[in-house]
Amino acid sequence: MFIDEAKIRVKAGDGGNGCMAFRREKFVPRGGPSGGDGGKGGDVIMESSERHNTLVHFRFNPEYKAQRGRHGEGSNKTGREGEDVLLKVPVGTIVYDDETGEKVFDFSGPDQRIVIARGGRGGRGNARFATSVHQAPREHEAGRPGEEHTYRLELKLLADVGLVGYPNVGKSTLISRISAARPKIADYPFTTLEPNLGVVAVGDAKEEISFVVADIPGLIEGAHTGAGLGTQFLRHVERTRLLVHLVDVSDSSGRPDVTKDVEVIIEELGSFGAHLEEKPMIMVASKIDVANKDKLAKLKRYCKKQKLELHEISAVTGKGVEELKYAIAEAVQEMRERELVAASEEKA
Ligand SMILES: Nc1nc2c(ncn2[C@@H]2O[C@H](COP(=O)(O)OP(=O)(O)OP(=O)(O)O)[C@@H](O)[C@H]2O)c(=O)[nH]1
Ligand SMILES: [Mg+2]
Repeated sequence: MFIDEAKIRVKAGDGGNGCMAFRREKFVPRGGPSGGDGGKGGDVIMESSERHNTLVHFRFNPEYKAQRGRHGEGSNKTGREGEDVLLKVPVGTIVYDDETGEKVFDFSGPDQRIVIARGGRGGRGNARFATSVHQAPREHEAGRPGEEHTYRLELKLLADVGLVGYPNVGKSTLISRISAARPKIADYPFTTLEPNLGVVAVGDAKEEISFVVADIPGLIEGAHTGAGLGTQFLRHVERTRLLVHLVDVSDSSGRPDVTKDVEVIIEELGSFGAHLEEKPMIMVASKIDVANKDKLAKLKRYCKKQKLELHEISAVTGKGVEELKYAIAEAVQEMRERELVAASEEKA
């Protein structure tokens, strides 16, 4: 199981200071105390959401601070409260206190909310210290500091996207290009012996979409009967939303017929018996920097006829990779939304 991790520092807002003031009014010789209380500092709150799927955002933005409370003012004016900061995390996120290692919370379902750093209380103004025998108090308090913590977030990842194809077609090269995963890459079949997962983030902070890609060992004809590494790794793509199927269009594959390549892989997916062949599939012509023009043309014709979306990339030069990344993100997002709608209809 692949685990996504992030460490964050959070600081809640300090409380505002209480104020010391006395009423000064015309014709009132000695006004009473009128210093207002400071406002409470903002909390840092964490909430689970089904729309978030990875922790990658927190790795890029590890610090969060809530606003401090405003100081109290004269005329018994209480300072305004600091604004809270809301952090959204995927369902399944487990929060640990980084200093003690203690588990703080386990977000097992959507829309759960906890305060992970409490804002400081505002200090009392001098008006609050007045008693019948102490009518002109000069005491007033400073606001309390907001809590500060370092947390470690952990999330068990399930892949959204599975990379499939023959060995040596460039699956690992692609995942290393679009994520932080660094699998072994080499010019021979079955370089990848175990699945690698990579987290891919697309877009800016406001409209960020992230998804998890699984790079699995290459498939060959007869894989379902135990040839090659067998289909043992296909279970890792069983729960993915989308398959990205790479086809080597260079001469290095040693296989002359690209359409046969595609059909063999689709057949192997089908033989696995979990309806993998029915998953939405994006086709990728791989190694276009050294493409055999005839192979590429043939693959294009085939995909057009089968109504399969085809992207041409070179994971080595980077050509077409950004476009592919966005196309995958869009497809994943669309499917997530459809699932959310289906889930809410089921509830209703
Ligand atoms: N020219 C060229 N070579 C590529 C490209 N992508 C991958 N390669 C090369 O192809 C070889 C195989 O790449 P890998 O990424 O290991 O292929 P794989 O599909 O993960 O292979 P397995 O793990 O064995 O299934 C390596 O030598 C890569 O450098 C590409 O776009 N252009
Ligand atoms: Mg590989």
